[in-house]
This record gives sequence, structure tokens and C-alpha cells, in this order.
Amino acid sequence: MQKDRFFFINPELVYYMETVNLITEDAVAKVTISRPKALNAINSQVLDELSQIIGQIESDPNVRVVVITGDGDKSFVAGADIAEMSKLTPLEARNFLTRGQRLLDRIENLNAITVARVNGYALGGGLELALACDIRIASENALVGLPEVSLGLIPSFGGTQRLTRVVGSSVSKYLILLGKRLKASEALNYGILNEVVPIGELDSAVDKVIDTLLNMAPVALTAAKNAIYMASQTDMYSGQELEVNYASMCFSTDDLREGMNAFLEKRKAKFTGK
Ligand code: DAK
Repeated sequence: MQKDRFFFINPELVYYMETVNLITEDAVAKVTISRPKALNAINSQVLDELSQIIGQIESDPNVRVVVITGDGDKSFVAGADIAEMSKLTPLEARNFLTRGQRLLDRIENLNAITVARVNGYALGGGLELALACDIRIASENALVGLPEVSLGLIPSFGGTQRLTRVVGSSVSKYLILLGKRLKASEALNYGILNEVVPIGELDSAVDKVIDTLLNMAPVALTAAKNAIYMASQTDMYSGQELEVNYASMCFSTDDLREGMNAFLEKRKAKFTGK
């Protein structure tokens, strides 16, 4: 496929860059990281292009679900690019690190719900990217881990923080300090992955998740996502206060009336996002 940069609209928005592309159709944006020869490892070009693509998604209020995946059926993202990193000076590394952390923060804080379609290796920065997503659906051939200490490094795109929030410090230390690479089924048991399916069923599993999300009330979805995010940022009292505020705000939406009326009238709700 040609990899020039261009937009075209109708019926889809397609944005092809050299290493990352975006296809937006209706309310769903699909982002693919594409450096198959390096198993989709993240170099500074990927960081730049992914950042532009995420900017595109941030500015499109119609996008409700974002799927992030890697090109091919072998690798989601095999980490930050080791060949490039091996030549970085401390200052260059700091710049790379800061841009990577900020980008993953932006992905974590998108209003849309994000789904990592983990189609193979998700190591180092690859797992960190998946951990910044809301939901992780993986194929059985996925292998996940944060093996940075084996390279003389530590996870630096937020991995020490996000993995610990998902699995707790005991398991996080066990995985990071031993540089463990987990099979998909093991990662599923730890709760790092949410679903694992045969590779041939990955797209239908992701589609099912997308359909379910698109059938939920949009305002409630974003409110729930933000409230859950704040659970790791604040104390119990403030978190609950925020939860009450979000919940009361839902009572001002047409969608709440529609959802409750639909239940009482024994029909499927039709949400409008208002
Ligand atoms: N970077 C660059 N190239 C990679 C790569 C990576 N992370 N992973 C794989 N490749 C390349 C291989 O070099 C090989 O290239 P050629 O030799 O063909 O040119 C090609 O992809 C195919 O890889 P293999 O031949 O090794 O394929 P296998 O199926 O045998 O093995 C593997 C796949 C994923 C198990 C293996 O490639 C592997 O172990 N890769 C490294 C995985 C890894 O350690 N990932 C963590 C990287 S560290 C920071 C910011 C962020 C980070 C760090 C610092 N700051 C700036 C401070 C993040 C760090 C990381 O992510």
C-alpha cells in the first residue's frame, strides 16, 4: 500500500503516514502502527506520527471508540526501538521519554474509549501503550512483558506506574524485576489482558467490544472512564465526591431518561449522546 501522507473524506477519513495510519469510519477510529520489519517497534518517527494521529482523534468529537493495533499478525509493538535508543545521549533520551510519556497520557485521557487490539508481541513500550488503553483484547500468540531491565533500563513510558495500578506492586515487581515475558493466557490471569482469543477471531472479538460500546450511553461511558481514572489519582473521599458529581450530571442527559424508559418499556434504548 502506498504510504504517502494524505487525507480523503467520504465515507471514511483515512490518514496514511509512513509508520502510523488512521482510518475513521462513523464513530470508530482505527490506528495501526506499521513498521513490520522491526515488529512495529516505536522509534521517534512513530512517536511523531502517532502524536499527530492522536491530535486528529482529539479534535474529532464524533469519535467514540479508538482501536490501536500493530501491522501484521505477529506483533502489536515489540517495544521502543532498541537500535535507535542504543545511540541516544541522556538528553536525547529525556526528550524521547518525555514525548512518549506525554503521548501515552493523552491516549489514556481521550474522551473516546480505547481498545488495544494486541495481535502478538506487546513488550516494553508496546505493553506500556496497551496499558494506556481502556480495554485490551489479545490473540493467543500475544507475548507481553516489561523486559527493560534486561537492557539496562527501566520501563519509561509510564509502565512502572500503570502496570502496578493494574496488578499491584507485588506482581509488578515480580514481572518487571525478573523481566518476565508472559504468554497471553498468563497475562489474562493477571488481568493485564481482558480477553484472549485465537488470532482468526481477534477482529470479531474486537468488533463485539466496539458494538457493545457503541450501544452504551456516550456521556455515561466517558464519565465512568474518567471516574475510574481518578481512582488512581486521588483519595477515596475525593474520588467518591467526583463520582457523585458525574452521576448527578448523568441525570441531566436525555440518554439517562431514554435508558431508564427503555428498560421500563422493555425495549432497546436508543442513545443520542445528549
Ligand atoms: N527495537 C528494534 N528492533 C526490534 C525490536 C525492538 N524493540 N524488536 C524486534 N526488532 C527487530 C529485530 O531486530 C529484527 O530485525 P532484523 O534483525 O530482521 O533487522 C526484527 O525486528 C525481527 O525480530 P526477531 O528476528 O528478533 O524476531 P523473533 O520473532 O525471533 O523475536 C521478539 C521477536 C519480539 C521476541 C524479539 O525481537 C525481541 O525480544 N525483541 C525485543 C523486545 C524488547 O526487549 N522490547 C523492549 C524494548 S525496551 C525510554 C523510553 C521508552 C523505553 C525506554 C526508554 N527513554 C527514552 C529513556 C522503552 C523501552 C523498551 O520498550
